[in-house]
Amino acid sequence: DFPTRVNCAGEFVDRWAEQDDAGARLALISPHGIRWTYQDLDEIVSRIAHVLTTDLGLTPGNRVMLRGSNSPMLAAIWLAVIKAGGVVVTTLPLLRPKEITYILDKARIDHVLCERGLSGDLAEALEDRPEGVRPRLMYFHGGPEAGLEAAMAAKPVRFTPVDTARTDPCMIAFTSGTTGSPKASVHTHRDVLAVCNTFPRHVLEVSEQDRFIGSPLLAFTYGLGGLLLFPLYHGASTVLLSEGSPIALARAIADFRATVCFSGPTAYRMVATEAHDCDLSSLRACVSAGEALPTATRELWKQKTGIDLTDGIGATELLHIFISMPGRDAPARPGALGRALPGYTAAVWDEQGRALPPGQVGRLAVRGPTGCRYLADERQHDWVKDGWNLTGDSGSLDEDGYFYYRARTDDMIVSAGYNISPAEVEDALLSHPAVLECAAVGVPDSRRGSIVKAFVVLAGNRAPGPQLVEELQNFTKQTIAPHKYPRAMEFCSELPRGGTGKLQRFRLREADEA
Ligand code: 3SK
Repeated sequence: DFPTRVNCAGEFVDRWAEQDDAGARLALISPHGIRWTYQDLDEIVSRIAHVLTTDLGLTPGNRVMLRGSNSPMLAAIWLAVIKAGGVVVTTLPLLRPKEITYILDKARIDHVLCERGLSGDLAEALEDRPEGVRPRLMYFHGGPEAGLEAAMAAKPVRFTPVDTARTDPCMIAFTSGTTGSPKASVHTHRDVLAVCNTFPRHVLEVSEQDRFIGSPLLAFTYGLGGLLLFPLYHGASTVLLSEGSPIALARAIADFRATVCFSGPTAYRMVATEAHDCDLSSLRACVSAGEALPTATRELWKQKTGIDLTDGIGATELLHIFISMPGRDAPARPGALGRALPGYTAAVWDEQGRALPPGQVGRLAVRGPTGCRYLADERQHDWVKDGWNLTGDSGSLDEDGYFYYRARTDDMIVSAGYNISPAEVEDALLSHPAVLECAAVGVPDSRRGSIVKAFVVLAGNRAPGPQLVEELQNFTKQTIAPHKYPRAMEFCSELPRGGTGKLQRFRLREADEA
């Protein structure tokens, strides 16, 4: 375990800044010309911590909202808040005033640091707040003359991390809230250190030579871990891209010779099909999470790069990935997503919370060093039971603890008494060359209760129409059990996604009902 008194920020910066090569070893890189060594980062984080404590009056335990797209500055502020003893609440850049207000209230935010370019929605959210609940605000990325950058200039370059207990909260992460209002998960210094010692150590086997890159936002714990915590904890470097499009990602992999990539199935598919002139040969590990990984995408990526995608399942509530392929200790198993990572235990439960035997499909429950703490939320009783988190996923385990993913519990399609996993239908459709992206949902049907409806984005120049619908239906029937084929199909130009890039199946269901 970690020391009882520890401030996790020190483990990402100060520990490396004390080494002889700190002035030469790169930490944070951006395509806009930033190349900060660990020594630079230490000085910048320290200056920001001084601004927080002196100019903004932050006291330990204060909650600080961050708003910004991925950048070295956003990363440095994240570390500085924790170094100064604060609790950091990073928000998705796309949030509108109503959603910002919800977070300001729920997390009782004391201070806000916001990228200048995102000031509009925040200003609207702050406008009507009574004086007593209006947080202190400072902007960054507004140029050297103003805001945080100006305040930092004269501050000292040393700041001793505030003495905190390993069990003190240091961050609050909001779920994307696809059903109901977002839940706030509280994570401690120990949680942050625990995730750095599981996935990156046991699965990726990160070394100081690695260079990380990827598309998820730092406001999403998948991106926070993959693009900030894991590289810095292990003394590696990381490239932070403000633009997360698949083409920008592919170009940056080539330009910066990245070795480890964090992204999702859709981006990997797009890079494989569209980024023909980008050299991806520096990559050694590519992580896919956030959504089910279709077999067709796994195969495409293998063909393109020679790399087996490392699939993982994680949750904001547990901070990061808790099930993945275990690496060299145990071989991958066809169809299985992976096994619980060291420190975590996975079980599959029935509706009454009884453990199901191997092979039976039920609700995934996980326990381990992270998780189980919602901020003031009645729903804790539904999602946390006896130290186990119910993740909202369904699937089965085999005798050796390998987990076979089925679907998000809410997304399972029940048609004429059959349980159909949307991932299986999508997987089948995606192996047809005309399909670029797709999503399957259940829509009401008077005879079958529900039927499978597929929303399809076409690849290349195939023309939509009844003939193609029939072709894709027949193709699906030949690929998976025929009762799972999509009885309804709609072609569209894109699929609805939330701020973290996750597919929003509920919007497709709603669109169908309208
Ligand atoms: O949503 C996920 O699958 C996820 C994966 C890794 C870390 C965090 C999350 C929420």
